[in-house]
Amino acid sequence: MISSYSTASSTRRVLAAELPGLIGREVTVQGWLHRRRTLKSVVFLVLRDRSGLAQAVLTGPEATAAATRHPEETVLQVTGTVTAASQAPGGAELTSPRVTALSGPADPPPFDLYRPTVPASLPTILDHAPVALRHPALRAPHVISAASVAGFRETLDGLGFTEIHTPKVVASATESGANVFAIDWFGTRAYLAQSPQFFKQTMVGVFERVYEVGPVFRAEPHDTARHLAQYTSLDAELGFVADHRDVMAVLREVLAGMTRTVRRRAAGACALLGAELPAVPEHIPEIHFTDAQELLATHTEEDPRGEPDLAPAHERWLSEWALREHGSEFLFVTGYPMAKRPFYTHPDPARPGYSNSFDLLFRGIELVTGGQRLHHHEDYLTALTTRGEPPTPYAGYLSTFRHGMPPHGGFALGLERWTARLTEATNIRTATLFPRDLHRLTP
Ligand code: AMO
Repeated sequence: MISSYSTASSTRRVLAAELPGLIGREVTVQGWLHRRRTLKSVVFLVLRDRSGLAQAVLTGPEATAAATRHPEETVLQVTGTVTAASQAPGGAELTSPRVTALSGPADPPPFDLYRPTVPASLPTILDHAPVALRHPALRAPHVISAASVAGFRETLDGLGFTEIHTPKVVASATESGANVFAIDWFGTRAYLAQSPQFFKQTMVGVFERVYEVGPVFRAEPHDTARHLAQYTSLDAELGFVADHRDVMAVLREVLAGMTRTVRRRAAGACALLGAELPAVPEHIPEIHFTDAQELLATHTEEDPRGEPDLAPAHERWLSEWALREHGSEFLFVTGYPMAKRPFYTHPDPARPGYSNSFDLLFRGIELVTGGQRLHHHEDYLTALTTRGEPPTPYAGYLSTFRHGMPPHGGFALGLERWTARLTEATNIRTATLFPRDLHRLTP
């Protein structure tokens, strides 16, 4: 609930969204000067705080002259009488206001923050992110992102998972050696973690069910609208599964919980962006990798059969197919070839060339990867030998499997991709506060 009216502080600050309930009262609001409109004999000051906008109306030559001294984005305190006004935000405004500046006069922002649509290109927005993110439409994806993470946590807490926090500096690559950042760690070669994969599996041995929300690093050499060099991974891992289907069932609950919490906590942000939340079907449709390739071969110009992975264009086509055929914005593609999956992946016992793993496609893009893992120590050694990799760099991780590990599996969801698809952003960077990529290390 938005309320600060009853909290004790030297200034009893109320929030913009509370004004309609306080008609006739004298109150104090504090916030950024979002917009100043100067007419002949009246000045409107629109303040922005975390709850929304509040308007103050100044009349008389002295007050209006004083108000024009405050440039937009200056932090102000305004005390006045709450008066009903149908044309003001929320139907109430402050009259007879006394205005005090809480910051120095603000330098001009990189573009007008009060315009309903953002009058700037993506590079300008990213270059000026600290101030640009104040624009309500640029802030809104991050409100949705925060609500999504809350929903992820709420759902998994409810299912008996324990939240963990694992190192982001590690001694070996987890996903593949190719896109890993090497760093100098007190004279030893170390890497930025590509995922919490090894730790989350290990912690199944301690907690049975774990999840983590944290940064991961990929030295992505390509400049695309869907890849970042640092992103936020929502990871889960659970023990005592029959196979990957048990993991998919948990993921379905997580998606439903995230969507529910976004609807509850970020309704205003969704409305501002016109974001349509997806329906999460009771049973998300699924298709085996080989059947997906058959479909693509039959219905498109391309014949991907024999390829070990799906191309982005294939993911888009399959997403559209799932919407058309099953009315679902989500599609599970299961059984990816073992050749393209990491060494910890469990094979499909019935078709050993294929895996008990899956990707989840959402609105045309891969949003989640997951699956069942190997859990016998000797299977890890065989998997590494088959790939021509020595087990030594993985010694700590591998030792877990000598001490009794249950059949287990898990998944990881890319937070920025989720938010970008929810808000129909054309570039993942709009869903990232301070993107890190091939070209960007600041701000
Ligand atoms: P994977 O490498 O497929 O799987 O990553 C999981 C999900 O993370 C997101 N993602 C990215 N988002 C932004 N920029 C990137 N460069 C990027 N790379 C990946 C995607 C993707 O589906 N350990 C496994 C997961 C598991 O099996 O539990 C893993 O990390 O949304």
